[in-house]
Amino acid sequence: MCSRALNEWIEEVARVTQPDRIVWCDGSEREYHALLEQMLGDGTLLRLNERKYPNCYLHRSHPTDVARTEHLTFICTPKPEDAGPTNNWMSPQEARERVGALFRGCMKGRTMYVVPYLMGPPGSPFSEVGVEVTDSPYVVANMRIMTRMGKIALEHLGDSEHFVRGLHSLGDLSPERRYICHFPEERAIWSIGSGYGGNALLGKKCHSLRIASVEARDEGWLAEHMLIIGVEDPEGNVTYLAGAFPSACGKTNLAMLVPPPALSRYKVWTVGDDIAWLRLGPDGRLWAVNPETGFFGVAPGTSVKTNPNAMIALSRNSIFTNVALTPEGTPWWEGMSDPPEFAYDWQGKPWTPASGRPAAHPNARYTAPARQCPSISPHWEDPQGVPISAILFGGRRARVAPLVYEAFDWAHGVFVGASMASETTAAAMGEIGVVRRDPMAMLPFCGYNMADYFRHWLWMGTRSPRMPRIFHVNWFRTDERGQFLWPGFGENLRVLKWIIERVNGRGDAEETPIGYVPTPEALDLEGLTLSKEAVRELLHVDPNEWRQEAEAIAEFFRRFGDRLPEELWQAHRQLLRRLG
Ligand code: GTP
Ligand code: SPV
Ligand code: MN
Repeated sequence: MCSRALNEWIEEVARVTQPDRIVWCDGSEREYHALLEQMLGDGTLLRLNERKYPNCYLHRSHPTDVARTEHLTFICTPKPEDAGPTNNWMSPQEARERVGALFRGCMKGRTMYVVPYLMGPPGSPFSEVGVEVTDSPYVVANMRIMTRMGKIALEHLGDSEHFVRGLHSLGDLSPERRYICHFPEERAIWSIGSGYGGNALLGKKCHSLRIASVEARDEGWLAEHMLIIGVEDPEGNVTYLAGAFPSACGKTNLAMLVPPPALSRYKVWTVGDDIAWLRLGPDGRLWAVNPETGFFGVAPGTSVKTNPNAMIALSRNSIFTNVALTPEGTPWWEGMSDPPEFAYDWQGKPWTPASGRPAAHPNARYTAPARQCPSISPHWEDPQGVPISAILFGGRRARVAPLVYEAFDWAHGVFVGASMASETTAAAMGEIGVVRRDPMAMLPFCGYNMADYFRHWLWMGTRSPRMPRIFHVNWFRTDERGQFLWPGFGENLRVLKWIIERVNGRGDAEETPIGYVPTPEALDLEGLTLSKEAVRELLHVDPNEWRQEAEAIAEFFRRFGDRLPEELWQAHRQLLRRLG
């Protein structure tokens, strides 16, 4: 059985794009392998060392198509105010003319794949069906890892017309003719000119965040750029946390954390590493599901030392994009191990450590099935999700933000999230390392006016007395020589331990102008060689720096004009008052 609305839409899309062939994807193993063979045949994929990386492949993307392109990403609502000052806006009519024209005949000579997918566990009230139409077999293969694809999605859809319509074409891959357009009112996505992750795997950022955030606003839930973990203490109690850090700022790594020796009786369970859908449960707690089934993770920096769980997850049945290739046919990237004497770089060019350029692209990624992660939670596919006790906001800040602090209450926590900032990374095209405001790590992913989004967050907090506590973390503070003060990775569990103590009414803290900061003794630093000065610096709140920060926050808030909720200005005034 197949939904009539779906059939009609596919016919309409085919009339416009004029593919040579239409393939309905069932998501089967057989179909996947046929696709892989085809891509191995035409050079889209290279097979990796079958013994060391079974069923793993390398894809080299077009050199100008290696990251999300936020400047080419649009929210298409009738009124520009509904997209808000932080989004690019295009009227639906202009999109239909300008972008629609690019789709005309764009699949001539190509195969059009119809990819039904389910975001969220089967049978879950959280779950949503989408259908992506694409002319990229690489996209299909990635969607099969990242989503529940094919038959199961069609079963979920039944004869309903309620599904997200995603139209994707590689077009000519030219950045001049690249657009990623979202039509929240029609639950539709048009993406053309890019084969890269977030631009092209439409179930991910386009559907599960930009479209879903609008649905969440209308229906009273949250669609967030968050990891989800369960932290099990030595007594066996599991506390679930969700964390929003901007792209390439440590979600995957925190999601797969391996405890350091001193805390070896703890265990961290991975529920999700990038996206969380959160709803109030009947018990008044906030429950979260991970809508995805795979990890589209940053490769550089991933190693047996920093993230052994990821290294195991990606060692089979995975797709690598823009990593380097060693002569023995294994993938390599900066930070994985000592550099090989010789490799082919991410563009296939001969490379040696003396080449003076990175071998892997800084935003090289692996696509790996979540179920292969040794730390995957036994509850990661629970239809009702997991109950969240704390929300972490975090960023990459060389200065200003201490290692961790706790918000005074929910509204203050929303202020902390709304005002957070982070240094830009290679996950999006553009300058790297400049501090920008990235509220709730959703700046590039909120499908509507962020002033309304903040209001929605504030409102969520009024609905239950059992909302999670809110914290801010920063693993990236540096010393005067530019070295990270905090060892990060597994050691981040020490910070989580304090957070969990706070949630349970324990854990010593000092009240500072920005929130509760742990006293140096309250952090479990056993077995860690960290100087007293480093700890003091990590936990230091400098009133002068924070007065400047408050000014930068005000400047950001003013962009929203009258639409910004008064509660945020109130929180801002209170911050200034506390700073003296
Ligand atoms: P997206 O997939 O883009 O949303 O990113 P993410 O938030 O999942 O980031 P990820 O965990 O992949 O980390 C990105 C980079 O930050 C990698 O190079 C990591 O090695 C590095 N990183 C992660 N955690 C830490 C940490 O605690 N300390 C330091 N210094 N680096 C870290
Ligand atoms: C990010 O950029 O936040 C990612 C990768 O997780 S992408 O799927 O490209 O959005
Ligand atoms: Mn992300």
